[in-house]
Amino acid sequence: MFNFLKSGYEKIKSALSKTRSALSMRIKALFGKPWNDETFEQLEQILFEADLGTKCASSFVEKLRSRLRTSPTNDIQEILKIFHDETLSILSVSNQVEPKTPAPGEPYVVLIVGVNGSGKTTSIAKLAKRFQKEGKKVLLAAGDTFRAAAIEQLATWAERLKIDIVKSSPGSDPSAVAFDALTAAKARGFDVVFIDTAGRLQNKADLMKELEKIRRVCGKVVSSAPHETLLVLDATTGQNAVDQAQVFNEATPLNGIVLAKLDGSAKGGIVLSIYQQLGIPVRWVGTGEKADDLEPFDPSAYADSLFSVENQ
Ligand SMILES: Nc1nc2c(ncn2[C@@H]2O[C@H](COP(=O)(O)OP(=O)(O)O)[C@@H](O)[C@H]2O)c(=O)[nH]1
Ligand SMILES: [Mg+2]
Repeated sequence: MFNFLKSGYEKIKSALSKTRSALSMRIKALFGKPWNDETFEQLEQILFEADLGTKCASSFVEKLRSRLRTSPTNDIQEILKIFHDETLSILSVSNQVEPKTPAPGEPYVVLIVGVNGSGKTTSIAKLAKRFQKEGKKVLLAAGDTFRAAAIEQLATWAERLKIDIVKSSPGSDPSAVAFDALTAAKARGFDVVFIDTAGRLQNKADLMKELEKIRRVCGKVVSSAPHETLLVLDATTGQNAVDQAQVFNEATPLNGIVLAKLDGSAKGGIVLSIYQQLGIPVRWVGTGEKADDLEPFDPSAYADSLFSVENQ
């Protein structure tokens, strides 16, 4: 099927195809024959390799083990259903911090953070396009002033999508760019502003200082801004992404995660790790490199994609 004809559900399902092969196919092969203790060890390994994280992997194994002890079955559908339901239950719990609501007439300001290469600039373009499609007047702020190429990359997207951008010269203060963007947004009646940031993770103190300054400046121009802070993570980096999330979560308040590059990853189990270890909700998933390749995260689509034999 052509990608642009696919529903969000289908796009998430196809983005998870690599993870699905790494999980359901192998679990199917494992439980297709009589099981013993070693089978459960292999199962834990399979779950671990798909980046569900140690805690999650062992809880899945224990759930299955106790279930099979009380009512043994060889039915792979039933076995996968246990994982499917466990997945939904993990995804139903998060320490959700709701984004703030802007005052009437003020723009909704979204701060985008994450390490270099995680997919920040591309995700901003995708989000901007979505809001634009809903009839919102969107403004981009090129706050990754550390690299000239990063400013140019956002400017190229802005041109392609016909979206306004505020940028400055490389090396300038990102807070100044945020200030200019928010001032322009207020003056010219923009509905939404996305602020790109540099992803230097050289040390947490610097990161914290820089993000705090940007937040403070935003709040001076638009009361209660930024309304939402999203952390962009690269799904292909697996557990490393969870470590990054930990650092950012301590450096700045986060409302949610954009999980980019789910399409190229066999480590899609990372979503469960994020929920179980950090409790930060995944709000969006990147399913490709194009502007339309972004979907709201759908727990049912996720659980169905990973643990359903009909979907293979
Ligand atoms: N396949 C795929 N590639 C992505 C996705 N999101 C971003 N990328 C690619 O990842 C690379 C880094 O993205 P970029 O937005 O520049 O990251 P930044 O440094 O955090 O701003 C680029 O080549 C993007 O095209 C995604 O959802 N899927
Ligand atoms: Mg960038």
